[in-house]
Order: sequence, then structure tokens, then C-alpha cells
Amino acid sequence: MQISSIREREVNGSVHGTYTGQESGMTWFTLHILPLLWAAAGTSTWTRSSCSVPLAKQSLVDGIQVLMENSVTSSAHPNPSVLIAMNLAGAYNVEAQKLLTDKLMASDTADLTIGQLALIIMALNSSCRDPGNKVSILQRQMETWPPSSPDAPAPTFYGPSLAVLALCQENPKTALPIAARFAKILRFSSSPFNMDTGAMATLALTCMYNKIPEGSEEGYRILFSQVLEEAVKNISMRIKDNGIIGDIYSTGLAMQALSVTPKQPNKEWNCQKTMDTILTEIEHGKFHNPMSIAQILPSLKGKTYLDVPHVSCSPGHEVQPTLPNQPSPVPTTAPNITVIYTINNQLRGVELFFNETMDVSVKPGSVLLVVLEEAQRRNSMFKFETTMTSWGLVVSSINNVAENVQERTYWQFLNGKTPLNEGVADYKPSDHEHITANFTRY
Ligand code: B12
Repeated sequence: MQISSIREREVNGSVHGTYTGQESGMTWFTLHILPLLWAAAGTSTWTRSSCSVPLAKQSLVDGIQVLMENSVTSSAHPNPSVLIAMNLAGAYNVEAQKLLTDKLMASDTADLTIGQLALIIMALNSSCRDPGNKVSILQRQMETWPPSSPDAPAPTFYGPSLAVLALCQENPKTALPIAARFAKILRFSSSPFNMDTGAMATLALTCMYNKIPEGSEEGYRILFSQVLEEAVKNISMRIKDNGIIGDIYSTGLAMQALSVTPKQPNKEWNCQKTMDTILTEIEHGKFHNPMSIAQILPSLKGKTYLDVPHVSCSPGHEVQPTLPNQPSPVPTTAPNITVIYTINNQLRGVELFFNETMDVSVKPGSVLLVVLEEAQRRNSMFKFETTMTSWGLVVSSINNVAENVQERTYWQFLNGKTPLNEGVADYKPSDHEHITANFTRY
């Protein structure tokens, strides 16, 4: 018997966290039956506590959901993560849901990455649509992952984690060898731990662990179990005192991971504290990017990506909540602020070393992109290019030095020595802040 099959699942829109001790909310079932079943399974497991959005804060969650759903327009590039979040949360805007589903259904798979294809499959699955041949295309791509070339850099794991998750949900039997190879490569990877990737890998391998086909070799269970244990250990180490796991934008995925994994976090996790801190951040306006909402919303609704195959698609009767009017920004007459902006390329192997700094004057409250535009207007050396992605605009090139996926180079943005946790179209520098764009490797 698998522990997973008897694990508590979310109840009434709550996500499970853990108190490692004896908590008062334990049900009779947990107290009396579970220990017997655990003993029978010969493995240990852990108890999770519930957490949920307090009634008084519900409008905050509705507010960001409406914001996310309103980002769906006929001209916008269809974002599968938004559809997944909408379906897991229960969509308010049924028209947007249909538009997004139809667009993704019609999407061409030719130029997609493994991760993008996986997200589209999960999104269609969450809308109860058949992803058709997209699944076999993804499976074939994963069979030849990672591309082997003698000097290929260490693989990135976020997209492949999504792929394992999507394949696991479609057909666990055919996904099993792919997931096992993925787990082995991940186990021996030299890449430093990344919170978002660790969370996504945990979701993927938990799905596989829960669905190992009967009669499979014991080795699979041991392998997934070991890799999950390591990932959960790393996630636990990043639980901060205020409940944030990694940074505020990785917390949503981390909550999902911790609420489904069969492995006990090494550190006590107070799910309600995490939820409360996130709600405060929402109040402070930190979740306005539709993609950031798409990644936090499932956890606020007590859902995880493992629920994708179980979404009920019967016609909704959701009524869009009426939200308080947002105060419109008052035109400011405040004096301009100065941002010190440095562009730096010292990466060996890349021609054209430079290190240039400029003081840039912009209106208070401007996003960093405005600083870059102003710098470019004044000095052609600060010329830059952007690329559109699901999170918005990425700065892909500065002064003709461009990011490169094969070489794993990119333009990293820092405030002083601290990397920014938002992109240039969202981040608002303050007066006299020193922003550096540094060409580096990941
Ligand atoms: C891998 C990754 C990267 C890689 C992407 C390269 C690659 N080819 O894989 C690299 C290292 C380049 C990168 C860079 C940055 N990243 Co990043 N990245 C991720 C990560 C872990 C996975 C993205 C992914 O593969 N998604 C799956 C695929 C299928 O979806 P996709 O839409 O095709 O993915 C693309 C976009 O996500 C885009 N992208 C990646 N990061 C960012 C950040 C921003 C702001 C934008 C607009 C786009 C973008 O690159 C992906 C590949 O093309 C996410 C974590 C997450 N939770 O999403 C963070 C994440 C998206 N990144 C983040 C940040 C902050 C950055 C940086 C701004 C960091 C910095 N200080 O410089 C820079 C971008 C700077 C710039 N030049 O504009 C934040 C965004 C938070 C926010 N509110 O905006 C995230 C959520 C991490 C986090 N928890 O804080 N990132």
C-alpha cells in the first residue's frame, strides 16, 4: 500500500502544511487509523495542518484573480499557466477561459520548448480538452533529453520538470522510464539548487511516486523517494521566519510542493504563516504581474498542479466579484529621482568587454524599463533589446551583447549586489538606487 493513497488531500480550499508536533486539529482518522496504515506500509509519513485565506482577506484573492483573468485578451499571447490557475481556482470570466482554451488548442507546437509544450498540455487537460498528439510529441522530446553534446552545459530542470508532470498526468506507465531518467540526472546534477525548479521537480516526482504502476520494480519507488527527500530538504532550508519560501515569487510553487510531497520537511512549516505573509504582500501590490498571480493563486485556493486532472468542467455559475475601485494614480508633481545605472560585461569568451555608468533622471514611481529607455536615448552604448515572455519583457541584449541559451548567458539585474526579484517592466527603483545589468551565466 502506498502512503500517498491515504494522504489527506485538501479540504474546503485549504492547503496542508505541517506542525511536526501533535496538533489539536487532528481528526480521529489521523490519530487512530493513519498510524496503523503507516506501520503497515513500513514507511514513515507526516501530518499536515490546514491553512486557508481568512474571510476578511478573501476580496484580496478575488482581486488578483480578476486582474489575472482580465489579462486574457484576443490580442495577448495565450498563457497556459493563466488557464491552469483559472481552472484550478474556478474561473470567474468564462469568456476568457474559453478564448484561452481555444487559442491553446489551436497552438502550433513547432517552436515550443519542452516546458511550454508541457504547460499547454496541462492547461488543456485542466479545461477537459484532449491535447491530442501534443503528448506524444512531448514524450519523444523527453526521450532524447538532455541533448547530448560533449561540451553541453548542465541541463536546466524547470521545463523538464513540467514535462515529467504533464506526462505523468497523461500516462504514468509510459512516463515512468522518462521520469526515472530525469530523477537520476537531477540527483547527480552539479547545478546549484533553485527554489522554483526544486518545487516543480517535487510536484513532478510526487505525481510519479503516487502513480508507480503496480508490478513495477521497487527501484523506482526508492529512486523517486530519495530525490524527493533531497528536494524537500533543500526547500525546507529556504523557509524564512516570516513563512516566505525562497522569495515571494517562488513561495506559491513551494507551498504546492510541501503540501503534496510524501517527504516530511526538515524544518517545521507553518502553512498559515506563509499564507498570511503572502496576503500582506498582495495587499502591498506585489502581485500584479498576471504570471505571478497564476503561480500563487492555486495555493491560495488550496489547489496544486496535481489537481489538474481532477478539475470539474461542468458549466460554472461563477459570478465575477464586484471589487472596490482601485484608486487611480494621482499625477505627481514631485521632482524626478536619479537612478545610477551600470552596464557591465566582463564575461570571458564574450568579445566586447565594457563597464559604463550613467546617472539617469526619471519620474518617481517609474519602472526600471523607463530608466533603460532614457539611458539608451542619451547614449547609444546603452542600447538594449527585449523579448516577450510569459512573465513580460526580458532584456535579451545590451550594447549588442545578447543572451544565449546554449551558452547559458543572460543579463542579470542587481540593486547594489542583490539580484532583483522582478523584471524591468515591474521593478520600481528608488531615488539614488544603483542598478547594475551584469552579463553572466546561470
Ligand atoms: C529559468 C529561469 C530563468 C532563466 C531563463 C533562461 C532559460 N532559457 O531557461 C534566466 C536565468 C535567464 C532567468 C533570468 C531572470 N529571472 Co528568471 N526564472 C527562471 C525560472 C526558474 C523558470 C522559467 C521557466 O523555464 N519557465 C517555464 C517555461 C516553459 O515558461 P516560459 O514562459 O517559456 O519561460 C521563460 C520566461 O519565464 C523567461 N523568464 C525567466 N525569468 C524571467 C524573469 C522575468 C522578469 C521575465 C520577464 C521573464 C523571465 O525565461 C523563460 C525561458 O525563456 C522562473 C521560475 C518561475 N516560477 O517561473 C524564474 C523567474 C521567472 N525569474 C525571475 C527573475 C526575477 C529573473 C531576473 C529578473 C533575475 C535578475 N535579477 O536578473 C532575470 C531576467 C532579467 C532580464 N534580463 O530581463 C522571477 C520573476 C519574478 C517576477 N515577479 O517577475 C522568477 C519567478 C524566479 C523567482 N521566484 O523569483 N530566469
